[in-house]
Formats: sequence, structure tokens, C-alpha cells
Amino acid sequence: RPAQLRGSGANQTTEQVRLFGSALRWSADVPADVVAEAQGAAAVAAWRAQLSRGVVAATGAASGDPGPVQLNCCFDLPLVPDAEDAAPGALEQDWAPGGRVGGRPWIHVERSAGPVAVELTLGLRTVLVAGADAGPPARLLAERAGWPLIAEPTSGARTGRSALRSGSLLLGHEPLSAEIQRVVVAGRPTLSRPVTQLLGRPDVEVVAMPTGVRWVDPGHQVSRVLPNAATVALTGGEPGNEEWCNRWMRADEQVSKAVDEVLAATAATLPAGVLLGAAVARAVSEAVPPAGLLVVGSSQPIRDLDLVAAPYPVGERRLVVGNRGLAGIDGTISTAVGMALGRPSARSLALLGDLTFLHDLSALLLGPSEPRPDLTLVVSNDDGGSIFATLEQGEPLHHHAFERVFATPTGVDLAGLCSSTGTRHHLVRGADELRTLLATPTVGIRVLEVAVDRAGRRDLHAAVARETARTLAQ
Ligand SMILES: Cc1ncc(C[n+]2csc(CCOP(=O)(O)OP(=O)(O)O)c2C)c(N)n1
Repeated sequence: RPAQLRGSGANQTTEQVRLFGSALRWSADVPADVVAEAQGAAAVAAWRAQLSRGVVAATGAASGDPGPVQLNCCFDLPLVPDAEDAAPGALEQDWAPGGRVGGRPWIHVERSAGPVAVELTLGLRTVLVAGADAGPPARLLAERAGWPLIAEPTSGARTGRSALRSGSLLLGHEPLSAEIQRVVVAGRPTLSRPVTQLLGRPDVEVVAMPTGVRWVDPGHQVSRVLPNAATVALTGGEPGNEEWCNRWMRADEQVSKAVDEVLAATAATLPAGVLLGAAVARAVSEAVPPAGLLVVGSSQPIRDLDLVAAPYPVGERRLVVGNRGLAGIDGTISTAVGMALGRPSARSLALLGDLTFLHDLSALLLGPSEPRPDLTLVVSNDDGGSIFATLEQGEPLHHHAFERVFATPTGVDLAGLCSSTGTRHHLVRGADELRTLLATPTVGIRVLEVAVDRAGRRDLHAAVARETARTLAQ
């Protein structure tokens, strides 16, 4: 609404200016008369310059710090285009008036010349932790240096010969973790407490390798920050000394095997048709083909995936993404729909819990003119949130309040909800059926609902920790 209505009590006049506070990289407020009269070369140039500035800020092209921007355009009545602009096809024909010759960008931001070169010494017993968005540079560095790579599923680096499957379990137990002298942390890890603890160890040198200009330092021990896209020269030792890495690889293999045995033994105790979340995550992870997409929900699905996902081969362009941090369970179906529409993937899958699914159910309501993605949503339905069972909230002391306050079960009929939104729904009755369904391509959105055990989460978590400790002590 126009600025003169701000503070007047007129309907729908939210104060938008600076609404997002310090979260923004850039914002601008464009008054209604400027919006209405944006014609002629000077006005178009002003618009283009303004918009370009917003895009440059949002993409971090100049700052290296991409993020949200806000362009607040005030509109006044009648809130519809002039007759000329409203004619069918008018927008398509004249969508970009007054641009640069040859369709060149309005502003081209020159990047600083070439990547910066930095040195890292070999010789220190180092691990590379790759969090969200770390990408291939993390893997390449770990491989060159001979360092074990503890890469979260959404890191884009859980590939290749240095990547571990059970890295965070190994970090949480001696003896290997106690020997670490340095950690290089790439991207933004969010998944496991052992990683957070490692990043806070005063006896460990912590080197940050951020993807932009913001580095993570939850333990306040970072002593060195490498510039984005730096080329790293490894000095002071023999690159390719694989002994340190090999010890981690051997331990990883043994612990992964022990974890699989715990999972198999626990799965055998479940009623027919009920699976472990980890079994669902494994089936989904294995079903992502080369060039496939997997969107993973908080909080247990991403951790289940971390527990069981074997590193993928290098160069096959799988993309695993998740909304981490404050976004939490918000908008996960929307994210999957957007990613499935926006990225040309061989197949698009999403793995999410029942609360995450319910929280964004309205994302299934696509209008008749909207593009519809080919997308399989696998819902691990354990009737409530399960992460809290593995944390302090799950201790017997809080038992009386746990279900109502933390688990928040709904008992909702997902098949009925899907039916009411016109979404295909299958209730999957076992791991084999899940694999078969996952192997069949789909047209449009479909939901594969799998009943998953929640009651045994805490015990399973403890059993995995126990078996990890026992295996590593041998
Ligand atoms: C918007 C939002 N609200 C609350 C939370 C806190 N939270 C984290 S995980 C979770 C439960 C998720 O349950 P579900 O989707 O069923 O998956 P599960 O972890 O049980 O497998 C909640 C409420 C959050 N992350 N985001």
C-alpha cells in the first residue's frame, strides 16, 4: 500500500520497511508514484540500477556474502495494470524495455582476479568436516591430503575414497577422535554433537573453509579462515600419506557393520509392516539415481540418512539438500516441489517425517495452471517427532509430559489427507515394497507412507553408541 497510509489504521498496511531487520543484505523502498510512473529511459534506468543492486547483493557477487534482500514496492489503487499493459501477451512482448544493447546485463560486477593461494601444512593429524554446501572442494582437499572426510549428507562432499559413512560416530568415541590435532571445517555442519564438540576442543587447531565470507565457529576455537575458493598448497610433509586416513577407513567399516547389525536385530523385533527410520532412509538413499535429487527433512530423517548413507561415487551429480537451522520443518514440501521443478533431475525424491509433512500440507494444493513436478514424497510416519526421544527431553524423568509436549502425535489419516488434495498415496508395508515403488518413476506428486517405529528410538540410539564404543575398543 502507498506510504501515506502507513500508520493510518487503513486495512492491510503492514509496515514493511526494515521488517526483516539485520537478516537482510540490502533493502529499498520504492514509493507508489515511482512505481506508477516508471516509464521513459531515465525511469527504466533507475529501475534497472535499483534491481541490479538488489540482485548483486542477493547473490553476493560483490560481497561474497549472498543472502536475502527486500525490495518493497508501494502500490496504490487501482492495483491492476493500464489497459495497454493488461492486454494478453503484453508482458511477454515488452518485458524488458530499455536494456543494454545485445541483451547484456545492466551491471556486470567484476570479480577480483584469480583464486587466492594459501598453505596448509601436512603432518598434523587432521580430519575434514564437511557441512551443508561444502561441495567438491572439501572432498578434493581431503583426498589430496590423505585426511578422513566426515561429510554430512547435504554437504555435496559425501563422495569418493576419503568419505566415511559413520564419521560422526567415530568422532564421538575414542581412540581415534582423541588423536585429532586439527580439523578443517568446510561449509556449515549442523547435525551431530560430536562435530560441535570437536569444533570446541582447545587442543585442536580449527581451520574454517567457508563457502562465502561467513565461517562457522560454534566452539569459538577457529584460529584461521581460508578465503572462499582458495587454492590450498599442502606443505611440510608427504602428501598421500594414507596411514592416518586408512585407520579411519578401517574403523568406519567396522563400526558401520556393527551399526547394521544393531539395526537388523532391532528391525527383527518390530511388528510386520513397521520399519526403522534408518531402513527407510537407506532405501531412499539407494534409490537416488545419478543426477537425482533428494530433499531431506528435519530432524530424524536427515540423521537417519547420516547413519546409513554410503558415500556416492564421484561425479554422478546427485544433489542432497535439506532446510537446516531455524527453517527446521517449515516449508519442506514446498522446497521439494521447487527443487523438483527448478533442477533438471533424473528423479526427484524427498524424505520427511509426518509432522514435517503435515506442517506444509498446503504445498500439495497446486492450482490447475501451475506446473506440477514429478516428485516422490516418502513420509516416515512415526506419529510425532522422534528427535527429542534421543535427547535430554527423552529421559525417563520427563516421561509424563513427553508425548504431549515433545512428541506431539496427531494420529492423522495421511491417506485421507492425500485423497482430499488429489495426491496419490501408497501405504508401504515393508522394505521390499518400498524399494520396488522407489524404483518406479512417477508422474506428478505421489506420497509413499511408511509406518516407522518411534517407541524404540531412545534405546536404538543408545545401542548404536554402545556398539560403536565396543567395536572401537577391540
Ligand atoms: C518450524 C519449526 N517448528 C518446530 C521445529 C522443531 N522441530 C524439530 S524436529 C521436529 C519434529 C519433526 O517431526 P517429524 O517431521 O515427524 O520427523 P521425525 O524427526 O519425527 O522423524 C520439530 C517440531 C522446527 N525445526 N521447525
